[in-house]
Amino acid sequence: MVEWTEQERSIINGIFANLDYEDIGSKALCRCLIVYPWTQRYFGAFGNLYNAEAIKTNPMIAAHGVKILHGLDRAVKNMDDIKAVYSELSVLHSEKLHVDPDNFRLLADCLTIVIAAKMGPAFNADTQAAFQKFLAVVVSALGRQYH
Ligand code: HNI
Repeated sequence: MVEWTEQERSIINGIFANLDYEDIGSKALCRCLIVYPWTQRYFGAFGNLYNAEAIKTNPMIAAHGVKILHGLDRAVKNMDDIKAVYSELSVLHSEKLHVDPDNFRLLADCLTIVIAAKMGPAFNADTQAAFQKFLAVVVSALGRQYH
């Protein structure tokens, strides 16, 4: 069971309360697909991913990035029960989508970088520590139903 300090809770809530979902969601997923091109294989039905420009202007990718961020809202609202919140989503990624769970961490890292770039100096060490901890719990929960 993960313990959260009041400061960590407040940092995580603050990040999501001020989040521009359209901007950050699409940038994070695009970055993941560009930096780690093997992650493109799961998005074969999403149209043109031919190069970085095509990925960045692909509306289906942008929309999916937003969907993923809204998926994270559920963890923010249930920080004490992230494992249970993601049990179905973990089964979906494992059994139906066959997404290699290593990729969750890659996407989490891309999201951290995009948020850090957006927040600038406000993304201080305490903020990074809380956010990395939050994402580590999410990544672990999403990987739990794999066997
Ligand atoms: Ni992911 C669908 C959340 C990481 C590939 N994903 C979803 C959905 C949510 C979601 C929510 C929609 C489910 C539904 O329709 O019921 N995904 C998340 C979250 C993370 C994540 C919170 C990590 C932080 N997904 C990843 C990664 C990949 C990925 C790393 C591949 C590299 N996800 C997919 C694919 C779909 C998907 C593919 C189905 C897309 C579609 O619409 O066909």
